[in-house]
Amino acid sequence: MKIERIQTIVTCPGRNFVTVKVMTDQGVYGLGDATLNGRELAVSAYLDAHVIPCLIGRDPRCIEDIWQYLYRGAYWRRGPVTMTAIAAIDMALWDILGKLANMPVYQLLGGKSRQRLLVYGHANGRDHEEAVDAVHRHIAEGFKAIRVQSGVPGLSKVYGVGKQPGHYEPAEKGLPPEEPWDTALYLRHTPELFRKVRDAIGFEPHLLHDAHHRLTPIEAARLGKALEPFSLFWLEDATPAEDQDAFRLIRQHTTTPLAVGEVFNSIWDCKDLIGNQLIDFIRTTIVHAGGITHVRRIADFAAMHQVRTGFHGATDLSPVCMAAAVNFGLWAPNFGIQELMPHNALTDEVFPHNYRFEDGYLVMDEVPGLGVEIDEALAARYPYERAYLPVARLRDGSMWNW
Ligand code: GCO
Ligand code: MG
Repeated sequence: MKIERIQTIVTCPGRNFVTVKVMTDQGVYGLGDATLNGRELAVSAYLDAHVIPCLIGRDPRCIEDIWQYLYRGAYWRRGPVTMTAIAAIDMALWDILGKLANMPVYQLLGGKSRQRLLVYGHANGRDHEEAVDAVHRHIAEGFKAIRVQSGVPGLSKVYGVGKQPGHYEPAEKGLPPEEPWDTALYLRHTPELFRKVRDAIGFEPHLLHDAHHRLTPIEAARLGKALEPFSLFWLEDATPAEDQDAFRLIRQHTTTPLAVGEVFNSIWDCKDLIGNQLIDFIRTTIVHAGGITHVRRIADFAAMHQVRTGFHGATDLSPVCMAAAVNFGLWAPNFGIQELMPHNALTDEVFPHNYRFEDGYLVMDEVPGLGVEIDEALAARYPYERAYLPVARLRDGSMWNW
């Protein structure tokens, strides 16, 4: 059995997605997500120029060997572009293997450890009142875990909050917009937000919050401590984690559980964080961290240290990645929670998928492979449109972390 052809498909049904389709000489094909928000064309170029030509003629069932070939064999290891390209091929090969075995990928991984996956949705508002309303709406929709973000008085725009109530998409068409940031305002405001939410809904639903890498370690420690009375499920991306040791300081000061890793691309990015039990949830995703083959290594390592998974699931991870995440989560013994930021209706039409939301959980049927498709004719009607995440600047003009 041989890989005959690999196609990269770039489409923008409301936002940009890159997909690989690996075709075999026996008619079976597999899909993989290769979307790297704001750097989409770098990954498709890397695949087209440097990955795809090397894979034609290889046996698609040799998933591990192809992974090692693309990682070790390239000499240049790691990095988001490389690891996203490897992830896309890896996902597609697992999809093929599942179809050949006539089994879902979760069966190939070792079978179901659970029947459904707890998910968290995004409640956001331009102010506290709107955020509390959004939390009520999520509870009515069945969510058992809810991330809460709110606008900050004095800041014209804050990450995680849409222009109007409801849908939020972080990337914007055109060149990167600039947004102001002021940590002092945010720190004053955020504990009050959670007090209002807990007063309104009580302690039953899980609440989460994303600090989006904006804080220094000591500021993050202060926030974690201030949020303790509101019993958060997690505080996410409290500080940038290139310096993994930074989390030690936060950990020493607060019992608020910590999650990090949506921008990580290999096990080396979280080795100390996990090995020293400095975090509680690892957020690496299948699309950005080398696919199922590599993320399985991260999850197994995390399990040894009582760290659970809490994968990134924003709109820039395509339904192909979500399908892989659902298969993975059904298997992973240390699954914790899955982020769910629903795609728009057109994206769901371009990528028909089997997974679905039911009463606060994601479920899927016993379908072969990943359980996701691409409507290529529909995808072709929506070509790439330049779009970027915003950038953040402090009030004096300094660049800050977005
Ligand atoms: C999240 C994220 C996203 C990211 C986006 C970047 O927790 O869902 O922080 O909103 O900013 O996915 O590509
Ligand atoms: Mg985040």
